[in-house]
Amino acid sequence: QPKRIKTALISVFYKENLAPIIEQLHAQGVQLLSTGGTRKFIEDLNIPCEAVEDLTSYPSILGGRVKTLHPKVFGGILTRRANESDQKEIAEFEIPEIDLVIVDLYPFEETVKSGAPAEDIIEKIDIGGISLIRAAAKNFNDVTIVSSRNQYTDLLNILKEKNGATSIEDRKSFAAQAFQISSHYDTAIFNYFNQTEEIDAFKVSEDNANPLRYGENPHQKGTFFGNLDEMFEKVHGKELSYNNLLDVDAAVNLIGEFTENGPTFAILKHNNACGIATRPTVLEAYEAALAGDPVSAFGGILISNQKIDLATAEAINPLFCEVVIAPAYDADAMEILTSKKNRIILVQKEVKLPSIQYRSILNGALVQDKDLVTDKKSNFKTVTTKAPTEKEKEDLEFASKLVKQTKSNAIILAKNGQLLAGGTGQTSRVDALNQAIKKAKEFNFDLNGAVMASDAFFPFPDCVEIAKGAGITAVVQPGGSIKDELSIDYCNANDLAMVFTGTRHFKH
Ligand code: 93A
Repeated sequence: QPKRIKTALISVFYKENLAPIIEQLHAQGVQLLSTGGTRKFIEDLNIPCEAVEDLTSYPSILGGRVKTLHPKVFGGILTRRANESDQKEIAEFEIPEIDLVIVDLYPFEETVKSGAPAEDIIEKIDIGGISLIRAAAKNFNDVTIVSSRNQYTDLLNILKEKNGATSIEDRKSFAAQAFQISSHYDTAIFNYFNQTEEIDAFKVSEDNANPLRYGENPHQKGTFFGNLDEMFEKVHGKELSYNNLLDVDAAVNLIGEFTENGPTFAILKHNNACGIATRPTVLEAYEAALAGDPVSAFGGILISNQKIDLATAEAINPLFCEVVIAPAYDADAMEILTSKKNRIILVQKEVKLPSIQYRSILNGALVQDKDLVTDKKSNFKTVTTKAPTEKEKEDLEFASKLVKQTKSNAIILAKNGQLLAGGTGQTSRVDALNQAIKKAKEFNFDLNGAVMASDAFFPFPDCVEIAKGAGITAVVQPGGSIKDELSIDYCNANDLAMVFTGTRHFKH
């Protein structure tokens, strides 16, 4: 036997498409009860509607956080019509029965997606609405619950067909949908609290899967999960490979250390810089970067922190390189750079990268905060009697930023804002230093007056001894070894300046 609806409580966020329901309910003599905005919408239709505030004798308080949360509302929904004591109680407290509840919740998910500030998102956690839904669904035996604006047509059809009444099957089906909606709603809230947006940025899903020609080697399959278009405009060239992507990542992170420097140009191979320099013009920066190691530069990844002009493009053009990245290009420069069919040209957009990092290991993954500490000369702590000169300090800062973005164990030798040579990814710091010295000499650099940066502390004085022998005059390192004094003593006895940063920059 379908149950006639006599009183309806309506509280909806989106008012669109509500009018036909209101008109139908009104035509069938249903008493309407509503919250602020919804009531205004109904009265604008010239249909009478009681305010929840009048029923509860309580205003909507706390900026709307509490508007329907009241025994007169919940009593009217939850009372069992066939239960004598329930009926006696609602009569005693003058609680009117509510037979139909229509709710459309605050749009929590949409607000999260819109990137709104946290406090706006929190305000969109519906409390009263979700409680109305749960209460009405629990009492589906007597009450009809419409828990989303997507159900208006269903309700309208039932009301017309059953002349303002609903059957138990209708009510149970609405109740099931109501709990589906409330659980989906709470899951969205849980996801918001449980996950940072940054972890979301790495979501590995079919939506952002980009199959690659192959992985690190041709016999390995590879896929990139992410959205490159967010970061770059790809203007020209072949498809980025697995290894290109690793290099592009290294290049972007490296150049990110030099955003405050003047024109800076870097050339990378196998994720490490083989040349980088800061100069008054981009052309000079490129030339000084190339001079760092013209042999390794072959097939490298090039990145500039400033617009590439014609002169620079002409200088780059004879070099075989895989990828060129810059924030912008002059039109004539672009014409020259795109003259080689396969050369990949990327325009780097200004986007903040996620500040966490993932790496697969064994049968799981490592997740960590990114190393976002950039060493500044203003934070250097001089630990030797001799302090570095202003020029040395500049170079120490340059070398320090660079060593942070170099595979450990790493040593960087630099002078006049130019990488002279690096020791990269060695199994000992002494090996890294010897490799750097050997390379610098191979490319005819004079190490006298150059500076040295180390990604981690020196456990022994061997590195400063070798550095002194090569002509190095100033050293930057994190410090923190129990044997720091041995290196400091050696520097003091041999006219070397040394500063500590206090921050280790391992990169494995
Ligand atoms: O802030 S609330 O959680 N507190 C409540 O007591 C309450 N009751 C209904 N939000 C509450 N609602 C929600 O208000 C409904 O779910 C609906 O989305 C909205 C309708 O408000 P108005 O009729 O004033 O536009």
